Amino acid sequence: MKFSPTDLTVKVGDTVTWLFRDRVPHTVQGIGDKAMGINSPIIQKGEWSYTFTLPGTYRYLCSLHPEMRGTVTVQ
Ligand SMILES: [Cu+2]
Repeated sequence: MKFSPTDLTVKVGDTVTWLFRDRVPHTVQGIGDKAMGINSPIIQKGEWSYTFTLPGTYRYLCSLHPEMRGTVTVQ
């Protein structure tokens, strides 16, 4: 019930893929205006990708389990 790694650093233009391999479904949902585009469907098994085109620190959580949080830092 956590994102691993919790914190990730990538470069502008990189695509991040989240892999869903749990017994329960999860989502990836951005926190705040800057992270609005980060908004996956509910997924139990599969993957979801997002391409970061602007530098900054993006926080996200799982909307089903809000204690599941992570950040992507885009340089
Ligand atoms: Cu979850």
